[in-house]
Amino acid sequence: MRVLFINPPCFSYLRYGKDLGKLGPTTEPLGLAYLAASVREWANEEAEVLDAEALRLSTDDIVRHVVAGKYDLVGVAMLTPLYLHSVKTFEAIKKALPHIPTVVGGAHATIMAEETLQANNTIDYAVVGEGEETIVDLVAVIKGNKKVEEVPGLVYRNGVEIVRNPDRKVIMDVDSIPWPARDSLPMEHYRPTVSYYRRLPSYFVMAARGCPYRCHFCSQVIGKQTRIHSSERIIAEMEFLYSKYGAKEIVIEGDTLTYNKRKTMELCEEIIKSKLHKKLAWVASTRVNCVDEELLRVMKEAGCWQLSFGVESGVQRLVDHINKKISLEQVERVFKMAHRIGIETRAFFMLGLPTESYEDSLQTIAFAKRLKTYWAQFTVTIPYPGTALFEMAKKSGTLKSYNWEHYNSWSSWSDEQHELVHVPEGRTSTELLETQKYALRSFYLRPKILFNRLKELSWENYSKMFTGLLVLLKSKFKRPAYKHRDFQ
Ligand code: B12
Repeated sequence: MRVLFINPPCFSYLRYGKDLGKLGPTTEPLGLAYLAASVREWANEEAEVLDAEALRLSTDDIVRHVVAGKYDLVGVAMLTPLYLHSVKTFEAIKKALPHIPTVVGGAHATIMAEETLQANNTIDYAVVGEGEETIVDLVAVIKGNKKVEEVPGLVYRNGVEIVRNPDRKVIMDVDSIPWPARDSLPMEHYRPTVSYYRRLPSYFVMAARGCPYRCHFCSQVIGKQTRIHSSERIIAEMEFLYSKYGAKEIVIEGDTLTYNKRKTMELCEEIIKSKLHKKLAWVASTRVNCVDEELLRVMKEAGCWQLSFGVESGVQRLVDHINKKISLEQVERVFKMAHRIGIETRAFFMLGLPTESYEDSLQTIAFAKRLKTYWAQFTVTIPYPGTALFEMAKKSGTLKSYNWEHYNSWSSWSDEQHELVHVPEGRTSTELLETQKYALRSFYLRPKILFNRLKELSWENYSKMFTGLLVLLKSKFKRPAYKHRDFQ
């Protein structure tokens, strides 16, 4: 039996427009690579990933690949903003091969499983949440070795009825999950977001799954329980990426790596002991309440040069409103601490949170500048279905659309503009999008920041620096619809 998992084509230039698209990330679809590995190792069947995004394949190319490969089951990933790309892929495949079983999975499929099957008769099954065990069971169903109603975590079609089986428990021993099938991915095509790396190649390693926090903007796709890989497993995957693919850097990903201080300390100590930090530098993301001085010092020594923190807003009322459970005082303290220790920081901010006024947005921009963070990312808030934010926005009447294609946060840069799906009361889509651009200009086009960037200009990074600068300048002279003022 042969199984194919497809990452639908949503290219960087479609997301960020033709200028910024050159800088946009193309990252390994590790979720699909885990699925391919579990089909190979747990079901003893053949499995591959087709990353249509990285390979820039058209729908016709995908269909040609599926037909030629004689697959027995095809799965396509579906995040909310990729809904249409995913649906088009299913439609094209079913048109060419009407009897091939199809399965959808990923964040949107998890949250909107029944609705997705109801709306698309080209999709036969939906996998809810973590997919490794469910896909192996589905393979058994297709082979006739298991009954469909016996598969937890599966939603399927029974005639005209859509049936939802009970949910599946998450895999507690994450080390038991086979390594992602990176051999099935075009590894030479991947590159994280520009601010995540200094040197390429830089690849992702998943260190943990699940997050115990309940931020109102998060979809909580793969469970609330934090499950961390052993240091041996993480180090072995890093070593492998270094020796097999020539990785110079690693993005250690996982909902909240440093949530468990003891385990993170142990990981860093093991990295130092095995001298891996002499070969590989790495970055990670975490929360300000999950680090302290002792931990940051060990992380730095183990090769961590950058940490990303979700700060979300420069207004404490809004930080509390989205249940982030951090204080701005904590943020300032931790950023200073990281800078003192020599770890570069990256701060994520959300603009247009429910009840956020224009003054609040300006306060957030001012806070970002005050933090002296190296990178700041300002994203327009998208209330994804399944989140508390989505319910809040629905209730307050600030949700403007159910067109999933428009549930993306890259709209201010893409060439194809559309109204934002969510706009807080008293504000407009145009103003919010302009405020996002203004935030970036006002943060990055400061003499001090520009000077620091110039100081570190190297052959390897000059193109990303100049493209970024050009895009910001261009947006400045495009006659913004709003004349912004600084918040004092
Ligand atoms: C790490 C991460 C990223 C990394 C991805 C790293 C990587 N190389 O995989 C980066 C930073 C690149 C990223 C990018 C984006 N992300 Co993200 N990301 C996450 C995060 C924090 C963790 C994901 C994770 O742990 N993956 C680990 C693997 C094992 O899990 P997985 O990918 O979900 O796959 C499993 C299951 O979902 C399922 N599955 C997945 N696909 C399929 C397909 C089939 C056929 C089947 C059967 C099963 C299946 O099985 C997999 C194995 O268990 C989640 C939050 C969360 N808790 O899930 C958000 C999250 C998934 N991201 C989200 C979003 C919106 C994005 C972006 C669109 C953001 C943007 N503005 O660009 C992009 C999309 C990029 C793209 N083209 O796909 C949203 C999705 C919301 C939604 N409703 O769709 C989430 C849920 C965060 C949130 N806001 O709630 N992300």
